[in-house]
Amino acid sequence: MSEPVQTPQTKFTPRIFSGIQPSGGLTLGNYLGALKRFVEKQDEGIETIYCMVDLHAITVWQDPEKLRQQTREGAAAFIAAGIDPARSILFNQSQVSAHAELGWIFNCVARMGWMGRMTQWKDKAGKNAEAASLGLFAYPSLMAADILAYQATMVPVGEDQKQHLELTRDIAIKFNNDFKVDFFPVVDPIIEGAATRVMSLRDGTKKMSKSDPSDQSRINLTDDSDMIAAKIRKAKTDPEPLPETVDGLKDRPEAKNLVNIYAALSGQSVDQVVAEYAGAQFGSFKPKLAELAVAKLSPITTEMNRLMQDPAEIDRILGQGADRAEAIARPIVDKVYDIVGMIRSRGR
Ligand code: AQP
Repeated sequence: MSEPVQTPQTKFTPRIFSGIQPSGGLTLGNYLGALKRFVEKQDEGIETIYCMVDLHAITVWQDPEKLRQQTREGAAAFIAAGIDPARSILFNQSQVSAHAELGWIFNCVARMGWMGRMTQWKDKAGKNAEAASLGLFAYPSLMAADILAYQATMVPVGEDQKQHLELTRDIAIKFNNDFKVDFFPVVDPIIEGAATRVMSLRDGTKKMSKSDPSDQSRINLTDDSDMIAAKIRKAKTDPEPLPETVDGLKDRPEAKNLVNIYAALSGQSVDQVVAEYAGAQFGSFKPKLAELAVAKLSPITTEMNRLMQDPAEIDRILGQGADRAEAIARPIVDKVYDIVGMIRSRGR
């Protein structure tokens, strides 16, 4: 890897970009690790650009009709959670071709070895990497393009995306070095809060994931109150009561997960939750957690269901967002072509 150049970050306008794959229905993990924080960033008044990354979703097989449905449902989740399409830019990735164009350039900047080291690639390709799509291997390169097509400076994500963001930084640095420019910002990941890694309800060592084969492993944003309560009731735990201190959660992944979820949903610190429930049995903690989860999630689910009644309106919002996104990304990607040495003579 080339030596990093020190780029003066002050020249870039503070701008947030982040995305979610419509590779399934969104989960409590996506909500706490991403959506909830996307809304906080929007409300801090920073320019925010949010995207349903449908090109990423097809790195593994997606049924076309379901993909369309999941993209609209994801957009509905953003809006229901508090994203205002007038203040934030909300769109789906494939409507702005700058992502794919810059993704290709970055495929030529990034190195095979960098991609091969990504733990998400190893996890998702599994033992049968030969049969995985080329797109899955190059996933982080397209992700870097998503961010850098807007010269975004900050990216709120869950813990699982940290490595991909480090690679985004490496790509920006290598591009700047290779072409002797100071064109791309070296982005800052924003990984904050009590629930940067929400774990499966069936296995506290595995991330809660929308593509987990077990529906019992996750809370979906479309689950109704009874389903949420039932999943929490059945969540795997150990036989011990809740500990007196946070240290007591060490080596108790399932207990730790439920406490973290409670803290993130209630806006309390993990210490406060542990202090409140010290010595409690799961038989009494789980109903409290279920009550809290239903109180926080059911208004979002209700609003999502309302929005989903009018898919044309969701498509209109995504289209308008894409126009606004395009207006920012087009000149940036045109400049990249120029830096790389491509002739751009159409319409002259
Ligand atoms: N369990 C999680 N805890 C905290 N944050 C999470 N995120 C995902 N799962 C958790 C965050 O949500 C954002 C969008 O993620 P994504 O949809 O782009 O892809 P992912 O991280 O691969 O999420 P999934 O649910 O596991 O999707 P599949 O199953 O399709 O791979 C990111 O900011 C992510 O960190």
